[in-house]
Amino acid sequence: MPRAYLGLGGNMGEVKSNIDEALRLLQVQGDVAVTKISSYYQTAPVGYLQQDWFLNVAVEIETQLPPYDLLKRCNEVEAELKRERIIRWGPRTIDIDILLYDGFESKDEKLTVPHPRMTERAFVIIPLQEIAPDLTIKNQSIHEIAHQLNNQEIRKLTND
Ligand code: GSY
Repeated sequence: MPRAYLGLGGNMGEVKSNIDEALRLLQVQGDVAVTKISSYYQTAPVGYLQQDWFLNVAVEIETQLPPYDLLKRCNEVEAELKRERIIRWGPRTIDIDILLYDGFESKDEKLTVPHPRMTERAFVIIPLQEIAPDLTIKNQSIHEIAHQLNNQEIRKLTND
């Protein structure tokens, strides 16, 4: 069954509950199974800086949905959680990005895989490295990529 990696995050409302609910909704129809989930990370905003920190996770899934159907499912779940995004790159309740989908590559307006900016973002790479330490993205190991991003602020959420 195809394996894919998703990045989830948000910085408005009850973000941890939104992420947990998004993961439940993604799986409810039985054609997506979350097989690994990273820790939750508090991350400094990237892009539009005048906003609150985000909470981000990465998950591994196995899915029977082809890439564009998976995109549709992600968009439906975002809509269900009443995703709000007033400013481009600005605050949002939940964002679900397809980062990687097996060997699939696409560069169209609707869906670009691998995600075009993932290797520039610690909030994607650090959680992803935790669940997929052997990944190579664009011919670079995920450890090398993570090392290059060590100037970006990111903190693992702990229970204490
Ligand atoms: O692309 C996802 C939305 N987003 C984020 C995010 O999830 N985390 C952080 N830290 N910054 C972000 N900027 C944008 S846009």
